Amino acid sequence: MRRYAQLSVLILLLATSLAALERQPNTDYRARRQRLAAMTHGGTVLLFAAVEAEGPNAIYGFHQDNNFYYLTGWSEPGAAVLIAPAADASGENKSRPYTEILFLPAHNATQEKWTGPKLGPESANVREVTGFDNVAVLDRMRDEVVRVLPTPRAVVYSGLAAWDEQRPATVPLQWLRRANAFPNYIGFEDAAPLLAKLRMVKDAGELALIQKAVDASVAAHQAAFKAVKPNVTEREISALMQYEFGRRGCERPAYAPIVGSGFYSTVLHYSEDSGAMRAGDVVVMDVGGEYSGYAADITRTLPINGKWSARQREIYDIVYGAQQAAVDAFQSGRSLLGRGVGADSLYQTAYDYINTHGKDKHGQPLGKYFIHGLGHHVGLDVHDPADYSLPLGPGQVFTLEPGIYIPEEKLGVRLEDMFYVDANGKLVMMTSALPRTAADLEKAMAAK
Ligand SMILES: [Mn+2]
Repeated sequence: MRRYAQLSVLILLLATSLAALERQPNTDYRARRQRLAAMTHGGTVLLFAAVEAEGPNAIYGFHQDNNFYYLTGWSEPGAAVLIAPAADASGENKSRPYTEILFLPAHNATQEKWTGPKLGPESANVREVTGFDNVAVLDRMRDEVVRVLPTPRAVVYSGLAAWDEQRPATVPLQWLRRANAFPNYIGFEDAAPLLAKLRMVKDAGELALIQKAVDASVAAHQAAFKAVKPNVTEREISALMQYEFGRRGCERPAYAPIVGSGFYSTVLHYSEDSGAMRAGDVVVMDVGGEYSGYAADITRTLPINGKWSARQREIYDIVYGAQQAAVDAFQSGRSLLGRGVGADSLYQTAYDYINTHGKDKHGQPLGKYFIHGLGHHVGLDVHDPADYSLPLGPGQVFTLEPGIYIPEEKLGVRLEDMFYVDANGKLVMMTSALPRTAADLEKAMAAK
């Protein structure tokens, strides 16, 4: 027994030191679970972690399902969580207290030889590490589901898949059905819309993690400002930026880095990044790292030879002006981020600015060259789930990223900064350390 206890302490130490992500206090995750439970009107939440891929093909290794990570801070594969709000007796269903159980897979010695030791349900301090009072081995899940779910009627919120996808919940839910875990009358609901509402508003710990992703990515852009010049390849810039945010603690890029020059500055999701940059062209760099699960999303556009041409400068200033117009128009609790949503749309503000400034070579207004939305929420996902019909307000983190893309002129410009709304409704630019005006970008490039 003593030897066993020592072994589990060793496993715990290994497992926690290997878990390189920064965790928020356990109380933050518990608060999220309790808020989610309160949104289910007496339903039960049953969510599953992602599973470990076989073989070496997942380039950045195991990545937790973001909704599961949000609720648990748990970054290891194969776990599950059951959350049930307290319920009074109603009809045939009995009353129950608030319940939450974290299920962890039993140790798999063979798998651990390949991918390292994991924390198991029997490990010492598993409750302190996970913040769950009740941690059970995954094998017990079917019996616990039967014990906790009200009978004969229950509603279960889980990760439901569209017809053409598989989610972490798909297979386990099928198995639980076969094992008669569910009452006769069961309704399944998708937990995703509830989680999207919760995830829209970041707590202080999340804001701090996002700022770390931003700071590391800002440093990556600053390094690129010094490295961009004629004949350097897009790939070299992309590699440099990944190195710079990686050495500052980011575990992976938050999305496929985009470094596109010349004609490819006008291609939105160009990620081949293979060309050599040419004097007289511009380069769009849309690159951000992920820090402890949280994304940064930042874009800068540079003149490759360090000096804007008159036309490049004109287009840059219009894009900058459009972003600034959206910043100036922002009103907490009122402004909307989406397209086509009326007078309070920041998209419309930016579009109108672009469409009333400058012209293309045929004398046409430039609005038609702003071909994407103005921004999106950012969090655990770089395009975080959110309800875009709700106004922007405190705790929300999002990008404002107008762009003009004129393929005929081989000229694309995007300017993307990240913002949050503070408790007083003030808009705060999280990327303010990075030069943003046409003149400041030239200055930053000259300071080699
Ligand atoms: Mn973006």
